[in-house]
Amino acid sequence: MQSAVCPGSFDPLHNGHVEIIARATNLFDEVVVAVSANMHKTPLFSLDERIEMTRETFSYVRGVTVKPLGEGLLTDFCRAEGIHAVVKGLRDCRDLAYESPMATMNRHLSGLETVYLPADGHYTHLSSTLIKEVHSLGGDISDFVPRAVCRRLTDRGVSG
Ligand code: COD
Repeated sequence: MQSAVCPGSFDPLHNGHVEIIARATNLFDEVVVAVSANMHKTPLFSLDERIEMTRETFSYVRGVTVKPLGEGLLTDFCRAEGIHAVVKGLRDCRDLAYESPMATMNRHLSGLETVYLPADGHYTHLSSTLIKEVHSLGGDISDFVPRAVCRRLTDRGVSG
């Protein structure tokens, strides 16, 4: 059984993330979506809220489970879960420059390999940061996020 992790802050989850996770299920028997507490960012949504929205989005997708990554190392999480590969989506060369050192570090730390999937052209403009900005300024983000996320953002109002 081959399993992979799709890690991220997912603050919030958007359709670019969803598409990469769905494609990962075509390559691996089990895909664990690991939601990071991420101590470098102040999140809009709590870790519990991000996990809930992600679980709701993938509740009908076979082979996907959602777990907290917490604040520890991804390599420790993968060792504990028996996972041998990370799947990341790449929008452009800036993503590659950002992701490459992490991929090399993870491989040196524990042999954990990273698989890059090119982002679909429909989603290359999507980032959690941009979605939060558009929403906070009153823009319609319903085309860019799953329903569970859209509902939570709407509940919060435009000020976030
Ligand atoms: N289309 C396709 N894929 C996308 C898109 C898009 N539009 N936007 C983002 N993605 C993919 C990227 O692969 C990205 O990595 C992933 O989705 C998650 O995105 P974010 O923005 O939620 O994730 P980040 O950058 O906040 O997450 C960083 C991690 C939590 C993955 C990273 O910090 C980590 O691994 N932390 C664990 C601690 C650790 O081990 N640190 C040492 C690392 S060497």
